[in-house]
Amino acid sequence: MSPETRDDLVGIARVLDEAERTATPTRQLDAKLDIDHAYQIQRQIRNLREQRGESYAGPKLGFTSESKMKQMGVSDIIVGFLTDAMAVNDGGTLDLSEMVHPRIEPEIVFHIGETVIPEPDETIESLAQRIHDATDKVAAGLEIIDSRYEAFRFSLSDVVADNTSAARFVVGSWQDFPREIDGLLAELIIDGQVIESSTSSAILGNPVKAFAQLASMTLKYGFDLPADSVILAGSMTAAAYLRPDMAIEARVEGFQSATVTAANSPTVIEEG
Ligand code: OOG
Ligand code: MG
Repeated sequence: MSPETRDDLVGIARVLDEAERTATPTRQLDAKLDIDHAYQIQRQIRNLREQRGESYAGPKLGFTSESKMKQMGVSDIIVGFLTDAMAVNDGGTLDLSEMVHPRIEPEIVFHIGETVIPEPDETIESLAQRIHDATDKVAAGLEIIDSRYEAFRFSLSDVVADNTSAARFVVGSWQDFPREIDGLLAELIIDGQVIESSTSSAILGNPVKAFAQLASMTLKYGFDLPADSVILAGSMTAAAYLRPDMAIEARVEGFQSATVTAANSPTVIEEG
């Protein structure tokens, strides 16, 4: 089916939202779904979550590193949204039973100190600079992604509609910005073992380039950038499967680590 009406888009949003709430995988969408429709479905999912009382916590970028594009076979940058209900405390516990087949990845998180609203006809460069200027703090973080699609497989439109697999996120201790955030060693550590390792330059060659990508996507799709929200810049390494009782740490040179411990079993245990 190719969605023609708003009702169709809302219908797809409801299916994905239900899959998320019940931690039950759902079938991939029709290949004819175009990217603009996919962002409209994502926006409807945000509406549904806000109607349930969740509040918007900021945007997240995806596929900003080679390792992620290679792992998932998708090569366009995508943007999703976070809510307060997705936040897990640093050092806290992650309940895997609320998810289908969750994976975890190390991220850099920016904090937006003051609201940024695009001006009419503003250029990408100008908006990127204003987002950069509004960013007052940085932290190491972890993102827990959980595709609502069977076998964690999707097309670009599928994953955009499914809010870019956003499930949970952990923000480590904030540090002042600006500071050097390029070329820093970044590691994903599970039960004391380094599972994946990279540097912060894995994000678009330099993490500050995330501002230009976010500016460009914001001008196209209207993402909100309110004061006191966060930006996840995208994973620096491939994501790792989550299993019960794992202790996970995102270690980024010069930052305090972000950590979380997994509890319970997800709906599906991935092989590997
Ligand atoms: C999509 C989300 C990608 C990232 O950091 O690259 C993402 C997925 O891999 O399921 O969050
Ligand atoms: Mg991510």
